[in-house]
Amino acid sequence: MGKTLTEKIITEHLVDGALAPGTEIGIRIDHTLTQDATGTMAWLEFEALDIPRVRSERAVSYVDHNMLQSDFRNADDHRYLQTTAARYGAIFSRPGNGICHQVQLERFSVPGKTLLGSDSHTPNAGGLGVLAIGSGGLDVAVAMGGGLFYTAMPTVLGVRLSGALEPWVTAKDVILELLRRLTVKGGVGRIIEYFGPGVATLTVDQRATICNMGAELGATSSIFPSDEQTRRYLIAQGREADWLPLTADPDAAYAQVIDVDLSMLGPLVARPSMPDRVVPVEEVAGLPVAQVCLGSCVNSSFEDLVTVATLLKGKQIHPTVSMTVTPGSQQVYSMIAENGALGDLIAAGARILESACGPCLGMGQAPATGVASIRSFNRNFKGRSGTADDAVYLASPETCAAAALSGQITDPRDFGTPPRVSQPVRYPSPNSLLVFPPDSEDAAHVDVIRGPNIKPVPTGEPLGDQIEGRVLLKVDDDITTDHIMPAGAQILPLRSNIPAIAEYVFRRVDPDFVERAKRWGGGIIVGGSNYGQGSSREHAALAPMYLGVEVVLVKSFSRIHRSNLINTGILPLVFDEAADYDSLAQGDTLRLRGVREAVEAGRPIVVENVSKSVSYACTPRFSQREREILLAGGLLAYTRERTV
Ligand code: MIC
Ligand code: SF4
Repeated sequence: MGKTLTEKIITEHLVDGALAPGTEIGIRIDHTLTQDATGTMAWLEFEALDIPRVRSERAVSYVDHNMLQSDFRNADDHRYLQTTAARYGAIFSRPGNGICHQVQLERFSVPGKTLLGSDSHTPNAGGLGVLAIGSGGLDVAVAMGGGLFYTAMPTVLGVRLSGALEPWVTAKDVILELLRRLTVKGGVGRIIEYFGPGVATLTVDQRATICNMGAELGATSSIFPSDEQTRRYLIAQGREADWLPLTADPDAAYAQVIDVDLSMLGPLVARPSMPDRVVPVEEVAGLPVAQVCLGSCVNSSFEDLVTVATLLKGKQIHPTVSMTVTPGSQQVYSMIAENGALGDLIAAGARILESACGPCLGMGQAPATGVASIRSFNRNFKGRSGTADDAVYLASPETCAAAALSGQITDPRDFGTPPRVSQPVRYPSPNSLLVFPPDSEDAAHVDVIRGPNIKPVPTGEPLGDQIEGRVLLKVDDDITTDHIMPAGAQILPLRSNIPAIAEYVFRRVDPDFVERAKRWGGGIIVGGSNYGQGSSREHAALAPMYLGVEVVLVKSFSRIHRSNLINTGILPLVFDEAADYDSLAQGDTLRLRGVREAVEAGRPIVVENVSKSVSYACTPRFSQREREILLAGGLLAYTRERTV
C-alpha cells in the first residue's frame, strides 16, 4: 500500500515509535521558529537546558508580535532575543522584517523538512511542502537543543481538491469551507493533506493561507505537495536549489477523504466569535462595518495586497470605515512600494501599519463600542481585538476590500470582473533586517543581555500522591488560550515575567479568578471539550501553575495545550464519562488519592467530589514519556534529569 506525503516525511524523520495512529512518535526536527511573544520563554528554557549552541539545522528567532515599545520592557525583550540568537546560533529576524510565518515561507522553508515553531500557525509552511507543527516554547527549546519532538501519531485526513476557484473566490474561502464542515474541533489528532487535480491551480501563497488556518481546525499540521508551482515560487525567491518534488503515492491510504470541488465554492464569512461560524457572504451582506483590517499571517502576501490595491485603485474607502493594511514582510512591503500598489492603498484612504501581527492579537486598532469589524485574519475569539464586546467577522482580502468601499459587508461578486494578479518572476531578498549568527568561537564572546522585567522560568513540582483542591472555575466547550491567558497591548509586555502575567489569568472570563486562586491556595480547573484551543502560548499553563493550579479536568483537550500542561507539570485529566462534568460546580472540593501510582500504572484515577459525595473515574491516557515528565514535575526537570 502506498504512503501519504505525511507518512513519507514522518518516516524519514522518525527516531522513536511507529506510524500507528494514536501512539507516540518522536521525530527529528530540522528547522525551528520562535517569535518574541513566546520566544523569550523558549530561549530562557533553552538556556535552562544548558546547551552551548543550537543543534537543529536552522533556527530563526523572530520579533513580530509586540512592537509597541510602550516602555523599556518590550525593547529589553527584543535585545534579549537578539543577543541569545547571536550567542546560541540562531538567525535573528529584527522588528520590521515581518510576520514569522510569512518570512519563514519566503526565505527559510524547504520542502520535505520538518519545522517546529512556538506559534500555532507554524503549519503555514505546509504550503511549501514542509511538515510544520506548532508547539509550546519548551518543546521548541528541546528541539533547538537537538532533542526529538514527541506527539501522538496523527491520522491523515486527505482533502481531494478538484476544479478551480471561480472569480472572487479565494483560498480563504476554501479553508472557511472546511471550518464550516469540520468545526474548530474537526482537525484534532489529524494532519490534513491536500491532493487531487485542484492542487495545481493554487499558488504557494494560496496554499499557505489554507495550511495556516488548519490551526483553527485544531489540526496537528496541514500540507500540500511540492510541485511545479512550488518550484516556480522557489525560483522566484532565488532558492531553486531548495526545491524537490514531493507527493503522496497514487494509492496512498488516507484515514478519511473529503472532497472539495473548488468551482462550487462562493465567498464565505466567519461570524463572531469563532472561526467556524461560517456562512455564505450573502447571509451577512448589508451589515454595516466600521473597521476593515487586512493582513495577519494568513493573508498578507504580495498576492493578497496587490489584489486589494487593484480593487481600491482610484476609489475611496467609505467615510465611516477605518481600514488598516499590514504587509506581511519587508519583502512584501518593498514590492508594493515599488510597483505602486502601496500608493494606491494610501490614496484610497488605507492606514498602513508596519509588518507585524498588530491588530490580529489586539496590539492596537481595537474597534469602537458596538460596531462590527471585518478582518482578513484567522481568529475572531471574543475580546481578542482588545474590545471586550467586539464583533469580528473573518473573510478573504477581497471580501474585506469590498466592505471597505461600501461600508457594509458586501458580496465581492457585485464588483464585476475581479483584478488579475500575476505571480512575480523575482522576489527581492532584503537582508537589512536579518542578522545571521557569528561562528561558535565569536559567539562565545556575545553577552546575553537581560532586562529587569525578564524573570526566570518557574518550574513545576514533582507530581503529588494526594491532590486536594477546590474547583477554581468551571468553563464551557471550546475555551481558547486567549480566554485563559489573554494577549493584547496591556498584557504582552509581561510575557517574560510569569509572576506579573499570572495576574491576568482568565481576566476576561472571571476577573476574580486570580484573587480566588490566591485565597484558596491554588486548585483545579474544570472545562468542557476542546479545552485550550487556539494559540500555542505556554503562558496559559505556566501562569496557572504559578497560581497553584495542579489539575485541569475536562471533557477533551486541544493538542498543544495538553502538551503544555504536561510540560509544565500540571496534570491534564479527562472524564471517562463526559456527563460527569454536569455535577461539578465552582467551589466544590475535589480529592485525588494515589495519583503517582495511578499515573505510573495507567490505572484510573478516582476524583472524589467531597462536597457532593460523588466520584468520577478518569483513566490517565499518557505515553510512558508523558508519565515520566509528570512524575518529574515537567519537561524541564525531566530533560535536566536525563542530561546530567
Ligand atoms: C496567536 O495568534 O494567538 C499568537 C499570538 O500568534 C499565538 C502565540 C502567542 O500567544 O504568542 C499562537 O498562535 O500560538
Ligand atoms: Fe501573529 Fe496573528 Fe499570525 Fe498569531 S495569528 S502569528 S498573532 S498574525
